[in-house]
Amino acid sequence: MQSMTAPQAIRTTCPYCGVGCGVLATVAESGEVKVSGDPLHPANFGRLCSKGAALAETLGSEGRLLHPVVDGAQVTWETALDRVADGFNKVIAEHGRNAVAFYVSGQLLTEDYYVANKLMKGFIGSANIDTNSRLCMSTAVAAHKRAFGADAVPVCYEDVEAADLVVIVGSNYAWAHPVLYQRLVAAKKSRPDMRVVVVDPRRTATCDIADLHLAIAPGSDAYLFNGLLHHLRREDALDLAYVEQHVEGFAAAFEAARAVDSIPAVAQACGVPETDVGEFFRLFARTERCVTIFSQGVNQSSSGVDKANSIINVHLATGRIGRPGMGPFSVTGQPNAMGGREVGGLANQLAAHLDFSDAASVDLVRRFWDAPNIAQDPGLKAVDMFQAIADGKIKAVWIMGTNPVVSMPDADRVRAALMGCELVVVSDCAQQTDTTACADILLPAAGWGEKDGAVTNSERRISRQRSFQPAAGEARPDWWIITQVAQRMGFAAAFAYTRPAQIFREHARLSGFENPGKRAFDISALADLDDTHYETLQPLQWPFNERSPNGTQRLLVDGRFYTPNGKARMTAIAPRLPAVATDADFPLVLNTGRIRDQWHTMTRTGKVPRLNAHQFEPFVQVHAQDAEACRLQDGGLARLSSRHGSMLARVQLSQDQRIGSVFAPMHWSETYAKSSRVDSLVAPITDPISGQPESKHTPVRVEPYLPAWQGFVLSRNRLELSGAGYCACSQGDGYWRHELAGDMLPEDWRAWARASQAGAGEWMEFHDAAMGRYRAARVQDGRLESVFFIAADHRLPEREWLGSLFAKRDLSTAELAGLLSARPPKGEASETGRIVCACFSVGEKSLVNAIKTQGLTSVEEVGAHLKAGTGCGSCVPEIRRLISKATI
Ligand SMILES: Nc1nc2c(c(=O)[nH]1)N[C@H]1C(S)=C(S)[C@@H](COP(=O)(O)OP(=O)(O)OC[C@H]3O[C@@H](n4cnc5c(=O)[nH]c(N)nc54)[C@H](O)[C@@H]3O)O[C@H]1N2
Ligand SMILES: Nc1nc2c(c(=O)[nH]1)N[C@H]1C(S)=C(S)[C@@H](COP(=O)(O)OP(=O)(O)OC[C@H]3O[C@@H](n4cnc5c(=O)[nH]c(N)nc54)[C@H](O)[C@@H]3O)O[C@H]1N2
Ligand code: SF4
Ligand SMILES: [Mo]
Repeated sequence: MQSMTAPQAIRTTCPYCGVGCGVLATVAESGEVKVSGDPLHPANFGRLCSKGAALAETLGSEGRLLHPVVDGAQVTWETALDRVADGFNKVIAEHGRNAVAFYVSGQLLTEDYYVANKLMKGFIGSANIDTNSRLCMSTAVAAHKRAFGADAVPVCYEDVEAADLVVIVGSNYAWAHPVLYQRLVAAKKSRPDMRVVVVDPRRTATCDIADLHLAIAPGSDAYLFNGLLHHLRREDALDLAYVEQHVEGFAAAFEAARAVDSIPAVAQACGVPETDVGEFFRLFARTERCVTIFSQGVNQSSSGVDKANSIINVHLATGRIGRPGMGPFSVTGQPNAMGGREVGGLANQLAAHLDFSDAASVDLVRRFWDAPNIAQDPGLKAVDMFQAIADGKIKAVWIMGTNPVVSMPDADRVRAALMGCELVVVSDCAQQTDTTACADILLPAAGWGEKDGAVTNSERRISRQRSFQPAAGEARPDWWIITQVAQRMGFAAAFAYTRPAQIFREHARLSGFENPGKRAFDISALADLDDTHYETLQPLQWPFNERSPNGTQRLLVDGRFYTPNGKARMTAIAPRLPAVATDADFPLVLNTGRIRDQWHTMTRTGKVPRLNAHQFEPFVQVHAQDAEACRLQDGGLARLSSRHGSMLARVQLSQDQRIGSVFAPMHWSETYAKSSRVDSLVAPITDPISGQPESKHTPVRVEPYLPAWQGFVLSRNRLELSGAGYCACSQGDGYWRHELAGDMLPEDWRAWARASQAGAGEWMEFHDAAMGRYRAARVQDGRLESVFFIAADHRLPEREWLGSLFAKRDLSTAELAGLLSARPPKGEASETGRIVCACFSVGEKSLVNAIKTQGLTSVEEVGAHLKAGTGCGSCVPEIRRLISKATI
C-alpha cells in the first residue's frame, strides 16, 4: 500500500557559517528530523558540508538549557525577566547607563539583533553593546568604510566562479566556507585555466586546489600587497583612467608602498622565495578577472584594517571592482555577521549602516525610534568592555549567543571579570558552557529549528530561518526575551512586538528612512511586507528598493562610492608586523583557527559523534624542526604557555607548519577538555582602528608535558575521573571517550577505576605495575560498559574497535577475549583509524589500506571503492594527500 503523503519539507537556512546555505528540514510523524541541502537556494544549490549535513543530530533536548534559572534555582519566566529588568534598572539608577552592557553575537537572527541594539542604544541610552563580530568582521567593516565610505561588500558568489584568478588570503576556505570551496573546485574543473593562489603561513586543506601557495611570514600581508601595487605600476597594469575618475589617494598610497617595492624586497619581507612572489605578481598583473578573498588571517591582526586596505588598494588601482569576476571579497564567518552589521550591533555603529560620526545620523535614528535618550557616542569595544567589567565600571552584563570565556582573548581574565561582576545574565541554548558557569541568571533561548527570523550571508543575501519544531523545554526566542525585558524596564511602547515579522518590517523601514541612496543598506521594498509574505520570503540580495526592485547582485558597479565626493579612497599603508614579537622566553608564534568539523566552542557540533571523529582532542601542530628543538614527540602532550596563560594539547608533527609557528584550534572549552582553552594564551592586543584582537599571533613557549601516566577510558556515560590533569572528553557513537593524563599515580588503579562508576557487572583486569600498565573492562549482561587503558606514556592501543563494541548487544567470546588487548578477533573488521570522511565514516587506516592493496591512484577511484569523499567533499584534500603519501 502507498504510504501517507511525505511530510512537507520546511525551507530554512543553516545556522553555522556565513555561506548561508539553504536547508530543507523534514519532520517525520515520529518526530525524526531529516535535513538536506535546498537545491533551489542560490548559496548552495543543494550542497551541504559535513556540519550542515549533521544538523539533525544536534537537535533534541540533551544538554539544552530548558528553564530560566536564577542563582542556581529554576524559576518561572516572570521571575527571571523581572530580575533581569530590575537588576539592570538598579545598576543604571545607581551608577548611570554606562555601567551596563550587552555582549551579543553574529549568530542572533536579524530581528533579535535589531531589538537588542534598539534597547541598549535607543532606550537605555548607552552604546555599550558589542558583539563577537568584533573578534571576526570588525576589521573588514572598518576597511570597507575607509575605502568605500560604507560597509559595502561588492562581490557575489558567482564572481568567484567567474574569476580567472582567485587569490585566497588568510582564509582556510576549504574548511571554513566549505560549500563555497566546493563551488570553486567545480568552477576550476570546468575552466582549467582558472588559477588559485593561497596566501597563508600554513599549508592548509585549501592549498589542495592552489596553483601557488605563498607561505608568508605571519603578519606580513601588507608588504605583499604594497609590493604588488608597485609591480602593477611597473608592468603598466593599473587602470589609470578608472583611478582618475573614481579613486582618490592613489599617489599617497603608492608613495607609502615605496619602502618595499621590488620583488626581492617583498620576498625578503614576507619570507618566501622570489620566484613565488614573481609568479604571483605576474599572474595578478595579467589577469583582469580576479577576486581576492580574505578572512581571519587578515582581520584578526593588530594591523588588520591596514592589511585589508592594502588588498582593496590593488583592486581600486586596477579598477577590478564592481564588475563580474572581480573584486575584494571579505567572506563572513557567522551565519548573520552581515545582519548584525545591518542593524548596527557593533558598539561604534548605530543602526541601518549609520554611526555616531555625525549628529545628523544619531538624530535620524532618534526620530525614527522616538527615542529621546538615544546614545550619542560609541560604546566600548569587546576587549575594552570586558576590561571595564574587570575594573568594576560595568556592573551588569547580558551575554547572548556567544561564549566569551572560551572565545575572547585573555580568556582567564574574562572569566575572572565575569565572576567578579555584580550581575551576569546569559541567554544560551546550552546548559553547560564555560560562560553559563559564570551566570547569575540563565535564560533558555530557542535554538535552530525552533525560531523564526532572517539572516544575511556573505554576498548580502537575506534568507529566512524557519521553525519546524517546538522549542525545547521553556526556551523562548531571543527577540521575545529581549522585548519582554525592555517592556519591564519601562519601554513597553517601543517594544510591543508580538512576532518577528513586525520587527523585520521596522528594520526594513528604517533602512529606507531619509535614504535617497546615501546609505548602501536599503531594503525599503520590504517595509510593508505582510506576515504571509514574510513567511514565504525568498532569498534576496540587498539593496532591495525602488531603484533595485529585484535586489542587487553586485555593488559599486557604476564607480560611485558612498563617500562625500563619490570617490573611493586608497589608503597609504605603512606595513606593521604583529604588535608583540617572539623572544627568548616565548620563541614561537601561536596561530589559532578552525578545524573542519567543529563549530566554535562545540556546544552543538560537539554533540555529534561523526563530527568528533576527525579530531577528538585539543592539539597543536608543530613543524618537525621546532618539535626537535622543543623536545616534543608526535602524539605526546605539550604545555603551551604565553604571558597570559597556558594550555595542554596533543602534539601533531606537521610539515604544513611554517618553522617558528605552531597552530592550535580555537574550539576546546573547559566543558570538553580540562586546561585546553587556547584563548587563555591569546594576548588582548587589538587593531587600533577596528578593535579586533590579534588572535593569530601570540608569542608562546611549547614544552613537553611528561605526566606520570597517560590513558584513555571509553564508557557508556561521561565519567568524573579523579587525578587527571589532562582530560579531553568527546562523544562517540554510543560512548564517551576520555583521553587522560596525570601527574599523580593513584594508590590503587583498581579502586580508581571502580570509583568512577556505580553499577554491577563483571570486571576484567590486567595490571603490570613494573611497566606502569593497567587495563580493565566492565561488562554487564553481555554489553560493554567501559574500558580503561593506562600506560606510562602515550603509546596506547587504537580506540576505534573498542568504541565500535558499544553498539553491540552481546559481545562474543572472541570479542571479550580481545578486550584487554584491544585487538579485534581474526577476520573481524580491521582497524579503521581516525575518521577522515565524516559522511560515510571512513577512517585513515581503511583508506591507506585500500590505496595500497588495491593500487588506488585518484580521489575518484577511492570514492568508487570506499565512498569516501563522495558526500560533502570536505575530506577530498585529505584523501588526495593520503594517496600521494602512500604512493611515494
Ligand atoms: N568548520 C568551521 N567553519 C567555520 C567556523 C568554525 O568554527 N568551524 N567559523 C566561522 C567563522 S565565525 C569564521 S570568522 C570563519 C573563519 O574562517 P577562516 O578565516 O578561513 O578560518 P581560520 O581558521 O580562523 O583562519 C584562516 C587562516 O588564517 C591563517 N593565518 C594566520 N595568520 C596569518 C597571516 O598573518 N596572514 C595570512 N594571510 N594568513 C594567516 C591561518 O593559518 C588560517 O589558515 O569560519 C567560519 N566557518
Ligand atoms: N583564538 C581564537 N579565538 C577566536 C577566534 C580565532 O580564530 N582564534 N575566532 C573568533 C571569531 S571569528 C568568532 S566568530 C568567535 C566565536 O566564538 P563564540 O561566539 O563565543 O562561539 P560559539 O560557540 O559560536 O558561541 C555561541 C553560543 O551561542 C549559543 N547559541 C546557539 N544558538 C543560539 C541562539 O539562537 N540564541 C542564543 N541566545 N544562544 C545561542 C551556543 O550554544 C553557544 O554557547 O570566536 C572568536 N575567538
Ligand atoms: S558551508 Fe556553512 S552554511 Fe553551508 S552547510 Fe556548511 S556550515 Fe552550513
Ligand atoms: Mo567569526
